[in-house]
Amino acid sequence: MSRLNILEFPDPRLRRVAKPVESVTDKERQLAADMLETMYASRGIGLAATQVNEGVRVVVMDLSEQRNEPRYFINPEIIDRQGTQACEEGCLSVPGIYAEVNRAERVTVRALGLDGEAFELEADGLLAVCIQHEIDHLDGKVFVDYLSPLKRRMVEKRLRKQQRLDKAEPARA
Ligand code: QAP
Ligand code: CO
Repeated sequence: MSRLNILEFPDPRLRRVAKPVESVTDKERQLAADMLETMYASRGIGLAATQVNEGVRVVVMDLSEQRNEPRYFINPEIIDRQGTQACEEGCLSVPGIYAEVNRAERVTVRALGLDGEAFELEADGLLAVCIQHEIDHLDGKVFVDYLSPLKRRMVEKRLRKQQRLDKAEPARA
């Protein structure tokens, strides 16, 4: 397993639309394992392949306290959505920034597992939010897209400043 580099907003590569996986092979399983390691190392709960500059429709998540319940979604699709909920979201590609976003309250997701078998999952609460957030990444969307233009510009400014500081003083980053 190896750790991957996470792209940070406003990197234009976060805007690319990921391609469906044609068949699940060891290549995708390796990518998923590396993504999971990367996500755990950064204390995340979800990571999409887009965020590690891989243009394929692969998502990993783990919402458990113990960090021992990994979930894998290949070619995930939301086939039903109901209600609305507002949730405070963050993102490994938008470090240090959190904002409330409106999402569907319940979703039904269809995806392939690491074994290539199709499955369906009904999700609500945080799990539903996380799936919607990660599928957005595969479509080139970032949660700050839902903020007002003013708020979004403030986020961009803060991140650009932080990235400048990280570059100037990598030892303290
Ligand atoms: C998406 O986000 C999500 O700013 C996953 O400094 C987030 O794993 C879905 C993270 C919230 C639903 C609710 C963010 C870690 C992790 C940061 C993440 C940070 C360190 C974000
Ligand atoms: Co994200």
